[in-house]
Amino acid sequence: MLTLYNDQHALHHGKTEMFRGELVPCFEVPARADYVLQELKRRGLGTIEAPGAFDDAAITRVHAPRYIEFLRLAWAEWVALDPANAQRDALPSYWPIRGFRSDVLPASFAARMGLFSFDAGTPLTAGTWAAARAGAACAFTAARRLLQGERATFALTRPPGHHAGADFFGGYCFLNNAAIAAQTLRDAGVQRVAVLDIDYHHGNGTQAIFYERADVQFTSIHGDPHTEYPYYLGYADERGAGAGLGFNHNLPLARGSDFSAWRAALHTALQGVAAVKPGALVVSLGLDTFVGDPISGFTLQSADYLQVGADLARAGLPTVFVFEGGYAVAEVGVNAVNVLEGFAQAAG
Ligand code: OKP
Ligand code: ZN
Repeated sequence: MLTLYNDQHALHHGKTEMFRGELVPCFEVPARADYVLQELKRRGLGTIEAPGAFDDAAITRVHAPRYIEFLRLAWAEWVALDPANAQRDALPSYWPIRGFRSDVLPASFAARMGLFSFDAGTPLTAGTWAAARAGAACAFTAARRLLQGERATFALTRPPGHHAGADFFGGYCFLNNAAIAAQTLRDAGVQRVAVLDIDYHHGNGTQAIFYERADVQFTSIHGDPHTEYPYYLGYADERGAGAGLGFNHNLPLARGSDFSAWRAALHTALQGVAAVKPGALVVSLGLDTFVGDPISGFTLQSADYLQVGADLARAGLPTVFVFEGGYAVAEVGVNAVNVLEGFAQAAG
């Protein structure tokens, strides 16, 4: 399998996130990608390349212009508020919930920070834009190489993307890499693309981006939002809207679910994928379904991920894998590469 590795990912390195009234060390750290890269090399699984040429057009296809502009300039504006901010991450403190205006763009940076976000767990840092943009290039190139004939590609990048919507960040995500890969495939003429999100957390950003579209089907297996982040989306009755009605499929599972329950959901998901006869599959590959994950609640074991990869390969579709969550840092490399190796072996 061809891996596209974004070596600028470490430019995004948040210090702390808000948790239970305290700033705690970030779970989403550069070492996550380092462990995956190291394991790929150790097991000699395919080749590793840098993303190819890229302009921001592929980002603009998914994200709103005023949001992209905000991200591009955010760090400079943050430091302009106070030179001491150069040593601090930026976190939002205000959000325009129901009844507030979101059409007016405030001049205040703090107010725009909240307009474009949905939690206080996603610090914006000096290198966030550069890392996220290079990550988008990574996802874009992974899609392009699939179009050029690869059976499967892997976008190894961070920060993750599936919580980011057209005009908001949150859940450690800024640009939606999976959506950018799916849109890139569509723009090259793939008639229908399926996105399958197997991160522990519902991919609310990806769902929102494609909710009213029939050309990109979205399916997600995740912790039940009644108890699990991101709480306000990911229920089974969200089926899509307008032209997209019937093209959104959520499979929430109770916290504590094991691999047999999870795998049954995977088989249901893959039946739904096959039903729309897509030309390609994008997998949002989160490894936070692992039993040892510090912020999640399923109980998959490392060996289970070989089976996950094999099941995905049996869908028989050209597949782009996009790295998402997985916070048991020392194990995330083995778990991710197990999926890819299981896939490669079953794909033959
Ligand atoms: C991102 B991805 C932890 C609370 C949860 C947000 C989780 C974001 C997960 N203190 N905070 O889907 O893996
Ligand atoms: Zn997750």
